[in-house]
Amino acid sequence: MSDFIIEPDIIVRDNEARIADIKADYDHLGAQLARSGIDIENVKAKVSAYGVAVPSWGVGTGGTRFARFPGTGEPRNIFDKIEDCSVIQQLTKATPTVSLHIPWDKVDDLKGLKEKGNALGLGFDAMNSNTFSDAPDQAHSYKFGSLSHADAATRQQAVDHNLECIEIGKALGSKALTVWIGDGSNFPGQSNFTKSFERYLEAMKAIYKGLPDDWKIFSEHKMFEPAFYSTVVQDWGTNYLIAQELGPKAHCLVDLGHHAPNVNIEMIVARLIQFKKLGGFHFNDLEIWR
Ligand SMILES: [Mn+2]
Repeated sequence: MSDFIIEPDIIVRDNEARIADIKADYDHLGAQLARSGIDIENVKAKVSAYGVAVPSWGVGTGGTRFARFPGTGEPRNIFDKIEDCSVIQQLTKATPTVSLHIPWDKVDDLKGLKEKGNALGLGFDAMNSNTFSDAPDQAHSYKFGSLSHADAATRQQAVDHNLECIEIGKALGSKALTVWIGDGSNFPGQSNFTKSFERYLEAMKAIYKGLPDDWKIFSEHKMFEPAFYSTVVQDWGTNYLIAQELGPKAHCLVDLGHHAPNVNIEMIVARLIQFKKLGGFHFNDLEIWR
């Protein structure tokens, strides 16, 4: 038995049955592109260099805040999850890394986790912190915010959690931290927009200070949810301000599902590329959470 869930031979045999048709189609496409002056080999090189990190929370039965109906054979922990991720990589060859969410994926045996990743041919991409829900043992609740909370001790707890995510990531070979907060308000007058954003920036600067030189930090915007009136990091404009304020290691993460209807996301992406602040994407489809 190899470490792989699907025996590699099975995939090879399956590919063999299809290779003649694929080669014919590929040759035809190559001839078509050549007529337009495009070398298919250049396209192929770019496509094969492209990789998507699978979010660890994407395996297993999904769900919303309303309900979740688990199926059999669901991953129980991060070791099970990366096995599932390895199946996706085995079948697509386009997902060579996994993105972890802490504390959901927290383990004592980081060395063992890294070795398991190596054995499955998987690396570890951006770490994700969670200050949008309360962990069982935490001292301060995030009910009224985290990095932008009016209480300094709560903000510090959220900063410390992000610093811990960096430490875990360092042990696994990750090079980035993604920060999404659920901070916001539900009624007009409930929070001071300026002060809460000032507190957020101050907290993010403290996290940025703990970021290794070869790391990046991605801030993710989301127009609403869970707060219904205002959100601290609500759109790409605010996100760009954050990246500018923090410095060269800071970039904006664009979740395709976190925009208002009719917003031209392609334009947002173009602007962020132009000013060298595009960090990456979350490939969500609709306005669903995360
Ligand atoms: Mn997201």
